Amino acid sequence: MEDLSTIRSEALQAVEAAADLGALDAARVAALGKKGTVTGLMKTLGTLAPEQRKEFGARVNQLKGEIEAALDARKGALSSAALEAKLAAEKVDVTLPVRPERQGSLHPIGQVMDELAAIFGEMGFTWADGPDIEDDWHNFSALNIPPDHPARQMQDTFYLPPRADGTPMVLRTHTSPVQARTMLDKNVQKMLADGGSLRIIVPGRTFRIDNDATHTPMFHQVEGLVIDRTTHMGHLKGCLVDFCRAFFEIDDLPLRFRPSYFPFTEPSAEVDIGCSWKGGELKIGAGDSWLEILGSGMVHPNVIRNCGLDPEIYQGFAFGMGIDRIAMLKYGIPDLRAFFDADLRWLRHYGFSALEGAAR
Ligand code: 2NL
Repeated sequence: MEDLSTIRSEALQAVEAAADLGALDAARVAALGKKGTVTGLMKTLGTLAPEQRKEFGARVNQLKGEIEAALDARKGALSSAALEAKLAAEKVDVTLPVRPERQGSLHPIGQVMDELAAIFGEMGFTWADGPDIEDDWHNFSALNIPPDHPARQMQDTFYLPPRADGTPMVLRTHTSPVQARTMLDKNVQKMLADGGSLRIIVPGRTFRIDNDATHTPMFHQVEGLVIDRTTHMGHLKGCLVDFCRAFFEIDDLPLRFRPSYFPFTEPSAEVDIGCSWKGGELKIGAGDSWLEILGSGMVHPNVIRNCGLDPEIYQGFAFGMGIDRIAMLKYGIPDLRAFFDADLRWLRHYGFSALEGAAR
């Protein structure tokens, strides 16, 4: 009987003293395991007289239940303490500064395309797109470029394998085929017939076999086209003067319109902006020099006709310029070829923040 109370207090003490789950399990084994003290008491039951066995058996069972309850309680306490310790150790300090991460930047070409879209957008132009791979009709014939024109020669244009029907295919040498496709669009023709006017800009990639300090085989162009019944050369001039002054952010930028020739316009004019070269450094604005920046003209009647419109009814103007070139001029980028080297250091220097849309 004394045995019972000693075993009881020893077992409960061991449970209470267990500092971790391992020690607690050892306490359980010591009392309730195969060779445990309480299990030992159970084994003695068989040696007792029936009445004693009943009474003693009940007390041993009660002790067993008591120890099991103590084990459970201690286990609960130890696990929640372990969890608390784990939470405390793994605490995240949300007030710590974030790790510095490199921000991406916009390529100057994309930046300038966005600027073009904004300036011409205010004048009612929308952005039109088309394929880089064109058939020779949309790239040349539709635009009144004669069969013997140097632009058509293999040395100047990237020819691709012909289509199954034999149509010669090229990498577009200008974005004009997009304007041709737009004029040929039945919805556009209906809009024009209803008295509307067509105003588009077409920025995009263009390709010519040329590779030196000032030419890359892939480059970017923006062309513009206005078609309606009344648009004349005065509108062309006003539009391009406004554009150049807005783009270069110089309100009194001088412009000069020089007669020129393009197969797809008649008459044609090239546009120069005023500049000066002081100490070998180019400055755009009033000065004693001129810098050519774009070509333009009234759309040739043959082009209007080729694109499914009656040149007796419709007329308009068109213009084209190199995006890479105007980007270099506006942002003082010296080397054309660096544009397409995919050099991240160059991009970080000349790139633009996506959110500000302005030079860093
Ligand atoms: C330049 C000159 C120019 C055009 C492009 C054009 C397009 C159609 C009809 C008529 Cl569909 N013209 N485009 C007109 C004049 C000049 O580009 O120096 N580009 C870099």
